[in-house]
Amino acid sequence: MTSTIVVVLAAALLVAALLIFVFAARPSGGLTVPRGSHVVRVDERDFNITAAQTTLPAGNVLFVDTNHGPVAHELVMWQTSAPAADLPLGKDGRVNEDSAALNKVLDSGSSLQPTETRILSVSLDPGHYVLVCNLPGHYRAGMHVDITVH
Ligand SMILES: [Cu+2]
Repeated sequence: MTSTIVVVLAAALLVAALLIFVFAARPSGGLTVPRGSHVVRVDERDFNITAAQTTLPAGNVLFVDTNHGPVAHELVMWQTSAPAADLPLGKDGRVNEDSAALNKVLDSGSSLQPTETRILSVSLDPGHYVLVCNLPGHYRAGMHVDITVH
């Protein structure tokens, strides 16, 4: 009986040692942020956009954008002198992406689905920028924020 307990304990110790070895040997993986990049969280929901920082240093920026809303949202960034709340609109009420007053620097392309997080990289010169969701109705509902780069 005692020998059975010893065998079970020895087996348990062996499994524990193997687990430690397996986890220690596992590659760390993950994403490496390029040296000097500035990481900024962006949160989108119905219907606003917030950025963890709205004043950023010039250079490479990684936006970690999460859609917390129940519907899809996109993220577009323009350099412009216009305030985020007063961008040129088209007849459909969306921001007029063809306006000469807007210089697009970033576009999520497809929309982020609910709960999706996407990492978007951009190199920014000093200036004034806006982050917008330009899906129909979303800009006018409040999905815009000013960003200043020094
Ligand atoms: Cu949206």
